[in-house]
Amino acid sequence: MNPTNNQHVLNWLNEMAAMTKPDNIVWIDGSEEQVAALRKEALASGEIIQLNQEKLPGCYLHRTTWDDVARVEGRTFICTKTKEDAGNINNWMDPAECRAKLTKLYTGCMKGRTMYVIPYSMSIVGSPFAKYGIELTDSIYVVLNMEIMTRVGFNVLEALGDSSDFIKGLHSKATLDAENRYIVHFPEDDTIWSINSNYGGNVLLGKKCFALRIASYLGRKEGWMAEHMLILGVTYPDGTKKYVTAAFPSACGKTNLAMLIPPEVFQKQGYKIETVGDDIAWLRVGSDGRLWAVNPENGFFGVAPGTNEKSNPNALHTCMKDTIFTNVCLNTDTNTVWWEGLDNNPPVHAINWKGQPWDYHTYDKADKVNTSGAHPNSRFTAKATNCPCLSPAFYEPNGVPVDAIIFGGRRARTAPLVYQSTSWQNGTFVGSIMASETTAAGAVGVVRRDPMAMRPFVGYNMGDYWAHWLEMGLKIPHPPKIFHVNWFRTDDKGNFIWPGFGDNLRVVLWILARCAGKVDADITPIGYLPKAEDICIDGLEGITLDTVRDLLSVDTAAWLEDVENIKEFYAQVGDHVPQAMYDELAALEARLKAAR
Ligand code: OXD
Ligand code: MN
Repeated sequence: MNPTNNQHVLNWLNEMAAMTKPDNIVWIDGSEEQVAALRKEALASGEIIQLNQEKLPGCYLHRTTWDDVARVEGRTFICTKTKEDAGNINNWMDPAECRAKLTKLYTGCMKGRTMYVIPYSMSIVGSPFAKYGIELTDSIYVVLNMEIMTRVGFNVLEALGDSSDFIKGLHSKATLDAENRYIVHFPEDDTIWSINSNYGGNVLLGKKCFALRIASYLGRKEGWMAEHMLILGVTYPDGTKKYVTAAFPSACGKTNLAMLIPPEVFQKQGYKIETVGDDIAWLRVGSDGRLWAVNPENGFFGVAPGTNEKSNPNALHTCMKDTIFTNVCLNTDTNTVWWEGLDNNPPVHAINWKGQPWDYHTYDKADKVNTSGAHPNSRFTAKATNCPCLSPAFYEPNGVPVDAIIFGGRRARTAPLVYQSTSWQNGTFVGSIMASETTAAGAVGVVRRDPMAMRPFVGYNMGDYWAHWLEMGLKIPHPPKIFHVNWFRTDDKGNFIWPGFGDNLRVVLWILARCAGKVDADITPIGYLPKAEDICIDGLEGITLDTVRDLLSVDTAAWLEDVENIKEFYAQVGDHVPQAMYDELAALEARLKAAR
């Protein structure tokens, strides 16, 4: 019996089942009994491995196939009616052509398998932010992960009623053929199709596919924003709470910032940090004229390598129970997990992420993928509710008011430790020129522009996305202030100057002081910079006022070089780049030249 009479849901389900031809159809009701039964089935088939239940209660390990370990940007498409609507930064395919092509791949792909029907909500069911989705999948791994990452259950069907307002997601592992792997989005039709992958970022359709690509499209249509941002709460010693959101490209420590532990001097004074979200923020204008944010997810799909007691104890504790690990290393003596950067004690007897016996002596930093115990992109899927620093505001249906939006990148020299934009429009420009330099693994020093950390996640034309940011600025009577940070400046020897991690709070506190109008700043060609003495360095070893001055210096020549790179990037984005962004770029260039 179907748990809903919604004809939009049932007609679509019948159509997809007629195409994929599963042997059975099972509705996921969100109950612990059903999850336990599916877990049992996945254990029996070897799809997941049970870990040491004393040390890691409720934890399991899954391994994907060797060539299915990350998101595949080259095989990710935005299928709008016109190529122009998808823009130059996205891959585009004609929707009809794409449907025809993928229909061939989907035809009969679930024969001999069960199709699971997962009703889920992004954000709290019934909240003003909530959007509903249904994912059809032939993967128990997907069901178990979705159950952690989103709010799954029949209450979603009740909330949906007989509305057609839901996102239709179809996923099949099919044959896991990398050559025929596709992650495609039909934003005009509320539809996502994913095939031939079983890696989280490609198959947990509520996350990047819905909560960013489709939601960014919906946000533009409906007047809100879907952003690749963490949400962090700061509690002051007097009990005041402030919230910031922050967007960083991959590998810039986003999860670490979201869960940071305040340095001892701040802890003693009574400062507290709470996490509302680690990856995605949905933002709406509240009735008070401020911008309000929710984390639409219900769990964390975090990168395991590098997570340790020092870098992110909160993340580590979060994934010590009820967690699915993917592609990490298995310690066969203890039946526990390990990854590079967890500690200095690699297991003596181990199975690596490929499922092979592994000797840690063979590890070669230059060839991590082939020699590491855990894949560099190995993951933990963990419940937000297990996070020791989860904010009570995580449960707030109306979200939190945002004081500051922080953009960031990984720049060796160009960007200073922190600067403030001069207006919402200028802040949008600052977001549009966000960039990271590739480090050891890639070509050294190559700049990849990653506007608002959304390069792979905007479900429409990047130029129109910037225009939407500008329009939103006009609709927010009391907008957050916009900042840019860079934790990654290096000295002549290539060593990071700023300690990062918990000490990043020192910068966040300056940002919030600016928002409260409590601290002055110097105006420079790129925006407002702190006076060095206003970044608190109490209790920070090895950092002097001069170090801070150096971290805050603006290298005009380097910036002028960057301006040329930005011009190239804008040309690549194409003719939807708003004139206001070109005006900002020209004004920046003029200010830099005048300062030279
Ligand atoms: C992620 C990403 O997995 O941004 O969160 O790639
Ligand atoms: Mn992300």
